[in-house]
Amino acid sequence: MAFKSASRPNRSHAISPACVAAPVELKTGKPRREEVITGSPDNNITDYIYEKMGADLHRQADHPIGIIKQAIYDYFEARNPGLFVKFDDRFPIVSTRANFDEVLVPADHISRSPNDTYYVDASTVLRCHTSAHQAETLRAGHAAFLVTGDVYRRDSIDATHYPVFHQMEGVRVFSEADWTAAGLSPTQLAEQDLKAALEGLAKHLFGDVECRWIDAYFPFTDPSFELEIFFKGKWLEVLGCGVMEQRILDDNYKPGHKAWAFGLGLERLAMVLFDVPDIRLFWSNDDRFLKQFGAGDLTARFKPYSKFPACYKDMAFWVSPEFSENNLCELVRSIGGDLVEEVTCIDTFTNKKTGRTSNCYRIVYRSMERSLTDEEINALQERVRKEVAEVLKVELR
Ligand code: FA5
Ligand code: MG
Repeated sequence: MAFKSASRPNRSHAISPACVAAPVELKTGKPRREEVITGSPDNNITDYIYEKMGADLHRQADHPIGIIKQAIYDYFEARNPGLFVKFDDRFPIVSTRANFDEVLVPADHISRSPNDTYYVDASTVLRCHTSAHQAETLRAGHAAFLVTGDVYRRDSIDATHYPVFHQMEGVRVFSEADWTAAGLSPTQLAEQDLKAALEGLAKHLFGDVECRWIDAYFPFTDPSFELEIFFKGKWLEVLGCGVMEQRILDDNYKPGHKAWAFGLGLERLAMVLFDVPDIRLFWSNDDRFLKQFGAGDLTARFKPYSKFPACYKDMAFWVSPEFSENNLCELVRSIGGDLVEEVTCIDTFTNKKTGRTSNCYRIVYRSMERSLTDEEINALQERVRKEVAEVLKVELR
């Protein structure tokens, strides 16, 4: 698994850790199935998720995710020639230490729960963000870097959320000479450069699109922000960022520095740039989708080949203490795969006498590629109902 610095022998002639680049896990490629679905009691990874691993959409020059990655590389290269070192093949299985502890995620933070994160075993996860590589890359001595990779989350299901997506992490470290020259405080310099860099990126990718900054919270940055873009009538969150928590720099780089960091959602940016209406399309093998894009071409706009009809199925049940919406989504996804477009709670009420709560969920089924038959959908929905009752221990109404 990812690096385990605690197990390194502590020899008496060891020099100060600040001067030593810690070993970085250089394992790459598609994980083997038994590395992912391990049989550990903490393992909560389905075959559906395993099948998505190793696709490396971000490393395909003519896939929209690869095209957007390259466009961001080009932008940063033009802004700061030669500055950013790039990584895009870091292994997606990381320690909880790298994914959470090293970026100061508190022990009781919700993102650690198996309801939100895919656990390989108790101390190993599928990275839920590329921030999992911040500390190790700083320890390797890099002061400016971009790390791109596939990330995994148990999450809701709709047109802009998918359990596997791609992020690009950016980090830039400043030293005293930088803030002195700028006549700013270290934090001011980091915040100004961060916002200028990301506003410039938005302009480079989209021209004059409507953007806004939102104050945010991340355990690893302070202050923290999110950038939203107005897309298809709604504000769409495309990235999180901020001034890196000082402890991360002090522990993994060198004291006396300041840094910014960001994490971009590549699908979200590609949806805006190429006008892609549904995040599932990025996983399509259909030439009618793939052939619309070419390496280096930022002008392509997705032309729907046809919008196939949606089929709506409602399901009401009395919830149990075990019930969670992410568990429901995970189960529906593992049965319906990419035919599931959206899962939404459309009604909820609590019976005053019994105190029991009933939820009604609507599942929208639609294929991006063809018309579905009633028989097919009914069969899927029957399996969903059966497994929801059995696995989630809810009482169907
Ligand atoms: C993070 O993941 C932070 N690690 C980002 C960060 C890095 C902040 C460095 C500060 C410093 P967040 O959970 O908001 O933050 O996700 C970042 C982006 O990933 C979102 O803005 C969105 O664009 C994208 N994203 C999040 N969840 C999904 C999903 N289920 N499907 C597709 N894209 C998603
Ligand atoms: Mg967010």
